[in-house]
Amino acid sequence: MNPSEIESIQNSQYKRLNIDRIEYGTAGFRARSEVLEHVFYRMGLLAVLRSKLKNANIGLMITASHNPESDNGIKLVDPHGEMLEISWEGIATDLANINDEGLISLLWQIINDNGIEMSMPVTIIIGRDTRKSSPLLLNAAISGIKALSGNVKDFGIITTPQLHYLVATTNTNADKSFSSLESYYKKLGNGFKRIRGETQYSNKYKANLYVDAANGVGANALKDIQKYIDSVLTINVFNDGNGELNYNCGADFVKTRSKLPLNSSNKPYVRLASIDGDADRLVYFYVDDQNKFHLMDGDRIATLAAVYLKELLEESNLSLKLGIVQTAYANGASTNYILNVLKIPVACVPTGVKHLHAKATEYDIGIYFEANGHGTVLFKDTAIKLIQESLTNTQLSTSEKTAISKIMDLVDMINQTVGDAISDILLVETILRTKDWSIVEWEQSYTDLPNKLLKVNVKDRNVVTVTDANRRCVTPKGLQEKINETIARYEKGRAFVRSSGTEDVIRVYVECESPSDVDKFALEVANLVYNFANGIGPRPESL
Ligand code: G16
Repeated sequence: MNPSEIESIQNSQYKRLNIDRIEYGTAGFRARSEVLEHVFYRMGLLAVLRSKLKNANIGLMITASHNPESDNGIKLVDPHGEMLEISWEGIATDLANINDEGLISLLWQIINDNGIEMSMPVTIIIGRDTRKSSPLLLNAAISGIKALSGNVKDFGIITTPQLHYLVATTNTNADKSFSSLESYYKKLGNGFKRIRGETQYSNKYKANLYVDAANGVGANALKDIQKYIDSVLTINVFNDGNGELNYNCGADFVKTRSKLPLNSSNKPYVRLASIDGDADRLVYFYVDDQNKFHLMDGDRIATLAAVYLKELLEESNLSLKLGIVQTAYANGASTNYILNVLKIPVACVPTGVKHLHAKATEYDIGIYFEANGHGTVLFKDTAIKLIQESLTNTQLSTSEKTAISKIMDLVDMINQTVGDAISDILLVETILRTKDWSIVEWEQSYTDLPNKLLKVNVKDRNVVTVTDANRRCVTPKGLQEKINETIARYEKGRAFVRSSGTEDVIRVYVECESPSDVDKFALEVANLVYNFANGIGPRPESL
């Protein structure tokens, strides 16, 4: 750092607020927006250091995704569009929490420990969601970037997956030019139109989808993608920004509450979907003629994609290894279906896209989805090369060639940098149309075990620590034994608890065979957590 940079940081208006320690959680920092200015400033500084270290553009996304409008958050995006390397999360946490007097020496320590060459010019790519607090916080982040002489490329209000895509493509463009949103929409839209071909399907599948956009940035993106897919699919957007962000709507609400979002049609068997506040999660749902709600969550999207890819691989005779990655929140019935019916290997990793993404790269084609609707499909570079080469192989049969070119279209249509609700909608719609399935046929592949997801408020959520891909609780001592005793009383019972990395709560998940037992089971485990972890607020007594 040169003297004027040091002076600028020392004189910065963004002084540390006297708040509790804040952690770089599941997807960056998240908290009430009014306590975050100094954190954003410091993440601006850190993004410049990371960018110099990697000799590449780094992304900063300003969003608190599914959290309420009053929260905000920030995360760093690495050069290939992936989440920040896990070893740097601790560095980010230390930098966010250090007192103002220690800031310069901590920056020197990061520079020296990592051998960062400070003279290199760098650019930080920024995006933000629609939160009202974002412009103010954006200024703080930009001040941090400029204090260390970084350049800023601000894409304004965009979805989180768009930011990931822009970082990745900007870093791989041969001429180093900035990628554009237009290239994103064209890539997805063209893949979607090509894979459809000329065939018309009009029996059970209807090319008409209703999407709850959580009153977030995804509403714009859905309207924009419509222009690139013509009338192949009509996307009717509701909760498109006139109401409060994520309030009684959006993918998290629909998944956790298992009910229709605000302003939703309740016409039987209409295919509906919800995305979240920054458009990186997707769930589908419908109500039947008894007005019963049916949810098609991330597990369902993963299995649908797996069925389709497995068929295409068989038709194409390409020798590529397919695998699926889930977390402990995946319904046991979905895991059973993948292993025993589809006969595809499945891995379980801790919650957080970074863990799923890393594991999925181990397969030639890796499908990863969290039950909450966050996921995508990854194709290894070597797999893409094989697919491309096979397209020019004159020895192949027509059906082999057709299957291979469809796989290639999928490569285009899917945002491989991170789970992307817009790209995932195109994937689901492609498969339903190809199979001529209504949402009911999709649901019939397997039957979910009854399950419940609860939140418990405690004094300090950090008292709950876990291991074994979040499936076993290490502390508080004795809690896991009591959970095990409870599980043993329920047929096909499974339960686990963990502290959220995005909200100040402990999450409780249970599933079992009997629908009439699941609420009681969930309350028993929630009460154990409440007692062992010093619960605060109302005791979980009813659902
Ligand atoms: C983020 C992460 C997801 C994670 C979710 C909930 O999603 O990207 O991987 O599943 O938080 O995490 P937790 O249970 O730790 O609160 P989003 O959509 O909120 O950015």
